[in-house]
Amino acid sequence: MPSAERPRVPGAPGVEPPRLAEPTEPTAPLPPKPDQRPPASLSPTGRDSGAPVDAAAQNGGYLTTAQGVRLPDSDHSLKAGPRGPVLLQDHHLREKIMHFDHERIPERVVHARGAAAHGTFRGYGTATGVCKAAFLAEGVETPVFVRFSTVLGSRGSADTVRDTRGFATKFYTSDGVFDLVGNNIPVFFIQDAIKFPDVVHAAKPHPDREIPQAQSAHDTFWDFVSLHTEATHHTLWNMSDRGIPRSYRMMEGFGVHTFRLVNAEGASTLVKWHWKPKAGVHSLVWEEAQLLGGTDPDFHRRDLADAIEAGNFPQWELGIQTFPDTPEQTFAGIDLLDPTKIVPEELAPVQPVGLLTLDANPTNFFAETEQVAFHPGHLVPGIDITDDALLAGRLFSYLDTQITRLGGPNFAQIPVNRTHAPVNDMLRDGFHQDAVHSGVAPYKPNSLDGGCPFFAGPGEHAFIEHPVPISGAAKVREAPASFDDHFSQPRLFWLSLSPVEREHVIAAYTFELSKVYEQAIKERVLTVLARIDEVLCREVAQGLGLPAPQAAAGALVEVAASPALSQVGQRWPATGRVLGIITAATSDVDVVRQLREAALDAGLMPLIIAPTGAPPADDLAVQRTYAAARSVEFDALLVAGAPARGADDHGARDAKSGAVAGGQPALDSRIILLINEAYRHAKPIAGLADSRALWAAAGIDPHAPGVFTATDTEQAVPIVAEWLGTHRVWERFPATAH
Ligand code: HDE
Repeated sequence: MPSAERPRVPGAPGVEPPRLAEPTEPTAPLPPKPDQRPPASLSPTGRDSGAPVDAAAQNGGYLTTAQGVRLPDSDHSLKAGPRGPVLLQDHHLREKIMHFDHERIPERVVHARGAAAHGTFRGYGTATGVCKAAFLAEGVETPVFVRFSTVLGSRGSADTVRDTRGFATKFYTSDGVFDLVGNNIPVFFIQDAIKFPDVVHAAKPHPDREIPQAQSAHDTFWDFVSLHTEATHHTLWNMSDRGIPRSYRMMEGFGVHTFRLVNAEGASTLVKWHWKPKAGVHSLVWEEAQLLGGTDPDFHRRDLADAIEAGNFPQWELGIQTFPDTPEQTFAGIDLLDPTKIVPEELAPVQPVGLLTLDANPTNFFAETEQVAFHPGHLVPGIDITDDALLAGRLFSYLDTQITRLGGPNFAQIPVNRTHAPVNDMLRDGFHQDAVHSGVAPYKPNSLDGGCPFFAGPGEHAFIEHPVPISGAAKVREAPASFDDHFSQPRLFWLSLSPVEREHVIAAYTFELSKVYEQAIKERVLTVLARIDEVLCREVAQGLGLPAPQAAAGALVEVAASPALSQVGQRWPATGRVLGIITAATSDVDVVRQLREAALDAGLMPLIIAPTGAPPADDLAVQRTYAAARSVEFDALLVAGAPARGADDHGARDAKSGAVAGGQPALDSRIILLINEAYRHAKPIAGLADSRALWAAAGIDPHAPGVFTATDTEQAVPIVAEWLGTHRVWERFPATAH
């Protein structure tokens, strides 16, 4: 566990918990909570302001106007007598309402829904042979801000929808800002940026009814991807378990495009960026994702913030796959400029170059997570682009979009976007100009400002574009011939998945296409699937009740699988996984305490589930009540003795309890539901000897894989942690499609 301390339980009360009675004495606003950090205290031009980091927050004990004038009242408008009318001269009323009216800014056109955290990146020095970037040198620590996101949904949409996830990192390096704006899927729907509006229009809600929200399960999406078959590979990844991650903490990240690294001697190497999570790559099952959409639409956002608050700091290694920078820009027959293709790790291993640790939550969501502005063209010396036509469009788009979203050209001066390197540009004025520029000559050449600012040379950390030779060519609207191969890599991905992962892909296509109204679109998708794999096509067709088309003879290409693409079959640390400890009024408090302590020792995040919010003991706060808990919030369940029924266990109060036909069971029906769901989702379940009654009530075989009845309190937590090492008890999911 990265935190120096033992993990805590998220949701601890604030440093100064409120009193029951409304306070009467003015005090200064509270500082950020211990798990939070604002952006660094820098001037708009990157100078350390020396102010404490919370200096940007509210200040003073009295309510003021935006001009700092103290106010006597904010509950009543200024009126001519108590019954009005309201007077136009009420500046406070006008200022308060004016500002409120303009609190919203346009959400991102894609990736609107997101969550972010502050952290640090430490270079290993292993990249210095190929890259001169200062932040990759051994031991160099660079502050970072990372924003994760879904692509399709609006700002308020649910976290656990089936979608690609954004993974955007801002490195505040000593040579300026470097942004690595990637996704959790290594390929993209399109090969050329000119198609981006098409794919996004097709995937967004239908323009007439504006449904569905944050979903690809609708006609326009499948219409587009079945006609535009270069989207096949990315679509298959979305339909795989990668489309429903368990947590932002458990996702890989990919730069997608091929980039170029340049070393101190000026030699160039082509690379693909990878983020590898220390916690492993894990996913939800589809039913969990759906239940979470209602139970906790903020599941991923909460999971990230809770883990950081608890001191379970998520970590990723940054890695690179390197390729010689040849004129063909091809490796093992794979065109490196085609963003619908991966290079299997078995052919080009990922070499770790540094470690990212996220250790602080933002202090203000809007100021930081909403206003952060990434750009794939924010590069530093040592890192350069290639001629990927998808990347080219992005280099234009990410500047352009901020003008609308952040209201002008000075968004680099918003605190979270400020570089930590000195800024000496000749950009002037514009909306929301925060810098107070001195001097009279923001132009070059000049003599009035002593000729300043001066140009830097290669030895002075200048960013100099790599002098890539460009061959004489005719202007065309075309792509290389190899870009027409849309099916060999989807087949490679399919063949690389374990049987249970393939079952999930079949289920995902069947679910999505069953939501499509037009028969022709479903049939067209089946013809695409036939070109990936016969079993995939047949099983989806069967689920839809349609005949399975056959691929043309010889259409299925021979490809070698890449085992690195499967999420199943390895072991990962269980640290940071969420354990629900089910207690009852009759539970032995010492047993509960011992189980909780053992879980904390193992690096898990134990949450106590109790019949009501009343803590079993002063040192044992309740995190979930029987009425509030749902199995989908937990990675595993541990039963601290047989739970008796809670007083609210009846359908009229809590529909999860169900109807009372045949009388209520002796045990609480919500707990039986918890256990049943956890079992169905292949999660480890353990209990003490007197939990046996619960297994019987839930109809669970006590000897089933991943079910454990401990004879003493010391046994249970290690067993659960062991099972969590494979994420799920996969034996409970026998695969059927062969
Ligand atoms: Fe983006 N993308 N994108 N994208 N993208 C945006 O920028 C765009 C693409 C990605 O957390 C927008 O500031 C075009 C690939 C992430 O703030 C916008 C094309 C990849 C984020 C934009 C692409 C991404 C964005 C919306 C086709 C993975 C969220 C608001 C050429 C490598 C960043 C904004 C954050 C955001 C345009 C394709 C990742 C409109 C034109 C490929 C993670 O500029």
